[in-house]
This record gives sequence, structure tokens and C-alpha cells, in this order.
Amino acid sequence: MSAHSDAAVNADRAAPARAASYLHDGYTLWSWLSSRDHKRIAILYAVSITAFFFIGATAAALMRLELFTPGADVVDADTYNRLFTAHGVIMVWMFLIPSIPSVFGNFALPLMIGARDLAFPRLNLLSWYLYAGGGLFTIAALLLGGVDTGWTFYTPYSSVFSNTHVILTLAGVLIVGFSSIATGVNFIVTVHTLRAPGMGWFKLPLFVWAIYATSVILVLATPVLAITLLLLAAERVFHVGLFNPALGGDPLLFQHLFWFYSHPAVYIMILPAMGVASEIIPCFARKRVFGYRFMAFAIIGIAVISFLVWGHHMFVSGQSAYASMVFSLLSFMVAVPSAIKVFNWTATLYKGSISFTAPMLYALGFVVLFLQGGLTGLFLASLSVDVHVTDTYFVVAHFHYIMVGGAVMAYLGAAHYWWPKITGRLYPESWARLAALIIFAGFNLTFFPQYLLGYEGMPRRYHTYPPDFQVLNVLSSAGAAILAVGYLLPLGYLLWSCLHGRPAPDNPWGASGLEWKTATPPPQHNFDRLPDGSDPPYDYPPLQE
Ligand code: HEM
Ligand SMILES: [Cu+2]
Repeated sequence: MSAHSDAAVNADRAAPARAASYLHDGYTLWSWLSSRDHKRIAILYAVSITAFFFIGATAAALMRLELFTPGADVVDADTYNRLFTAHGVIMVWMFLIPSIPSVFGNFALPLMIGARDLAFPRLNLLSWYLYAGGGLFTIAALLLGGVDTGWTFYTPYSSVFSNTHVILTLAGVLIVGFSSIATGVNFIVTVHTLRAPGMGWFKLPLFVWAIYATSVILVLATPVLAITLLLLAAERVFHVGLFNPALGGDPLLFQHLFWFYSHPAVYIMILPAMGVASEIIPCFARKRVFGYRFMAFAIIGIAVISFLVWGHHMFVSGQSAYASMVFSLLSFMVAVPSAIKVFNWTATLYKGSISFTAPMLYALGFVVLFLQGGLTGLFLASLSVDVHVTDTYFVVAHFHYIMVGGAVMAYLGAAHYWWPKITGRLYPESWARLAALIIFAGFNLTFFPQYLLGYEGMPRRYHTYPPDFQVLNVLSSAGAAILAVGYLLPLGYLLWSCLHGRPAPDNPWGASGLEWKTATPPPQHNFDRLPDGSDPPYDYPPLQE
């Protein structure tokens, strides 16, 4: 690494006890692109994931623009197909799956368990290169004209009939999948081997539990995706007859394989979000998490059950009625650990001394929207209801409540909560609260009307619709415009705060985790002295009655 700059040297002189922060470890682009420091790699992820988010959001904005009117006024059917495919592929694989683990898991997890870095720092850097490289493949496919299969790549359409850039997109997703696996392995080994002395499993912060469980799902499920995509590529290029009925294949086999990965993938998105909420809520309610052990077991329960419910995506695609009944029942079972979590967050808030800071607003928004999305999931898990609303906007509304209302809210909550630690600066609190409220309002206005649209029968993935559906569509598109403003605000004031924000103290929230016990921003090696991990997590003093 390069020698310290003058600024860093001066900082060292001013406070001789402090080592230089990780931000001072060289200023060249190369010092970032070759860094093996988990904190710098987290920032590489944050920058690239944010870029992908806004590319995916642009596709969404174009879709909502088209759906403002019943006719085809903005784009034709082919372009619309490419738009929702690009939107789905980018949001799922380039944003939702990596977002919280790769950015905040990377940054905070080693600090939270008192480690100096992840177990395999070079593998961590390689993961980022795989992520960025895979992402560029999908962008290349987009620039060359895009894909129209939908993000689910259903066969035989994707293997036989589509003449768009399927292979290039598959390659991108496959490469990003390897990044996921590498990251998962890294987190698992880190949690097993690098916990601070005294930190037993039931002293781990719930965010660490959540990232751990997520990593297990990543390592077990992602190879299934990789194999499925390779089989699809083989079918497309060599016509081997796996999925094409004309060649003796079975298209349902593709759906089983795809959802065997993709349902657990939903929990790859939501478990980290739950972990974030479990950090923020006790901190700003000044209370211990209610039922810590139940919260940890609920995480494991959700992770296990997530592998058993994939068939609820295939209720109408020709699986036996008995199989559907079993998948329906198992899907209902996921509600049990999920409800435990919502109940325990609520109990943590009960009689707490609550301060409505921006991270807390995002966390509360997460709980409300996740609860609502989860409850409508029970409608979809009910066979008879699903037959009515399947492939309608009801489904679109449901999964946006979970993925956007849940995972994106938590991502923003995490960004605000750890921002001072990451950058050494405070963000402007009133702007942040305003943005949180705009996002919450814009989100509900965008997606709530879609439940009604779906219930009334508007199918998903269509670029035109009967004029009867227009009022609700206009509401939804107006909400999307508000949401867009809401998402652009944090981009603006967070970047502003990097340059002009007030310097942050080591522990601005008075929070309890080990990550707040080191300097802000942390030194390259995280801790000057190895911290003691034997304190119970969420050690907030009991509130006076
Ligand atoms: C910014 C506001 C957003 C709007 C207006 C929006 C709109 C849409 C629309 C119109 C569709 C197509 C539905 C269909 O016809 O099948 C869609 C699909 C989808 N969206 Fe969004 N979306 C937004 C944000 C997001 C975000 C932030 C994510 C994830 C982080 C996301 C994930 C998805 C996924 C996974 C699909 C599935 C595509 C499919 O149906 O195969 N969306 N969205
Ligand atoms: Cu599912």
C-alpha cells in the first residue's frame, strides 16, 4: 500500500492514540480497486449496487409511464417485454440479492463480532469483481437489444422461441451467482472462526445471525440456480431435450428447479432486512430485544422452511392437487416464525423510549410494509385465491411490498444507521426524515392500487389494458413519481454529507454493538485492542418505570 498522505499524517499527529482511518489508506482509484479491506470492498459494492438500482428503476419508471394510459403510447409490446425483464433481472440479481449482505454485511459484520476482517479478504475482493463483471454482461445484453423472457426465463419460450439475448443474460446471472456463493462462504467461515473472545452464539447480534442464515441459503441454493441456467443454455444451444416437450423434455422441470432456488432467494432478500430492523429498533427504543433467542430461532426456522415451499409458484402450472395442498400448508408455516419476529419487534417497542430518527422511521416502515406484504402472501398461499389472482397485479403488489417495502426500506435504514460509522460524517437528519416519509407515502400510493387492479383481473406483463383500469393505474404511476423523488433525495443529501456533513462521534446513537466501540471511521485494522465479546447483545439499561 502507498505511504500515508499528508492529511493522514497530520491527523495522526493531532490524535496520536488513533491509527489512520481506513479512508486514509491511499486515495488512488487503484488503492480502492485492489483493496482487501472489507470496509473498502463494502463501499465498492455500495457504489455499484446503487448504480444498478437506478438503472433498474429507470426501466420501472418507463413501464409506469406506459401504463399511465390504456393504449400503447410510449413503447410497443416488444419493448415493454424487454423493459420488465431488464427491470426484474437487474433488481433481483444486481440489487436485492447482494444489497444488504454485500454492503452492510461486509462493512459491519466483522466489526460487530470484533474481527479484523473477513476470513478470506482476497476472496472478498474477487466476489466484487465477479459481481461487477456479471452485472456488466447483463448491461451488455441490454445495450445489444435486451431480453424478453421475463426474469424467470420460463422454458420452452427462453430455450426455443425467444430470439433475444438470452445466453448473454444467463451468463451474467451465472457469474453474479458465483459472487454470491463466495460471499456466503466467506461470511460463514468468518462467523465460525473470528468471533471476539467471549462471544458465544447467543451473544451474536441478530444482524449477524441473519447474515449467517442468509449465507447458508446462498451456499445451498445458488448452485441449483447455476446448474439450472447451464441446463437452459445447453437446451438452447444444443437442443438436448430437457425442457422442450417437442424433444421429450418437461417444461415443469425448469419451473421446479428455478423456484427451488428462487423462493429461498426471497429470504436471501428479507432475512438481512430483518436483521437490520433488529439492530435499529432496540437502539432507538432504548430497550433490549424482546425474546432474543426466539428471534434467533425464528431466523433459522424461516431459512429451513424457505426450502420447502417452492411449489406455491406452480399452483396453476399442472402439478398434482396433492402436491399443491402440501405446498400450500408448508407456505402457511412460514408465517409462524415471521409472525414471531413481528410480534417481538412490537414487544420491543412497547413502553420503549422511542426516538423517531431517520433509521427508526425506515425500520418501522419496514415492519409495517413487510407485515402487510406477508399477510397478502397468505392469500396467495391459499389455493383457491391464488387460482383467481395468479399472474395478476395482485402478485406484483404482493412481491413489491416484500421486496421494495421490506428489503429496500431496510437497506435505506441500514444506510442511515451505519452512515456515520462508514463515512465519519453525520447526514442531515431533517432531510432524511422527510425522505423516509415521502418514500413511505409514494410506495403505498404506487403499490396499493395494484392489489385492487389484480383483484379486478388486470394481468401482469401487459403494456395495454381496458380503460376501466385507468384510474387505479394513474394513481399507481403518480405514486411511482413520488417514489422516484423519495429515492433521489437520499442519493443527494448522502453524497452532500460526504463532503459537508458534520464529523460524527464514535457512537452517535449510543448503540450497544462492538462496531460502535471503535473509532469513527474505523482504523484499517478495525480495533486497536481486541474487544471483549462477552457482554450480552443489546445491553440497553432497563428503562425506569
Ligand atoms: C420504483 C418503483 C417501481 C415501480 C414503479 C415498479 C414497477 C414494476 C412493474 C410495472 C413491473 C412489471 C409487472 C409485470 O407486468 O409483470 C415490475 C416488476 C418487477 N419489479 Fe418493480 N417496480 C419498482 C421498483 C422495484 C424495485 C425497487 C424492485 C426491487 C428492488 C422491483 C422488483 C421487481 C421485480 C422482481 C419484478 C418482476 C418482474 C416480473 O414480473 O417478472 N421493483 N415492477
Ligand atoms: Cu415463493
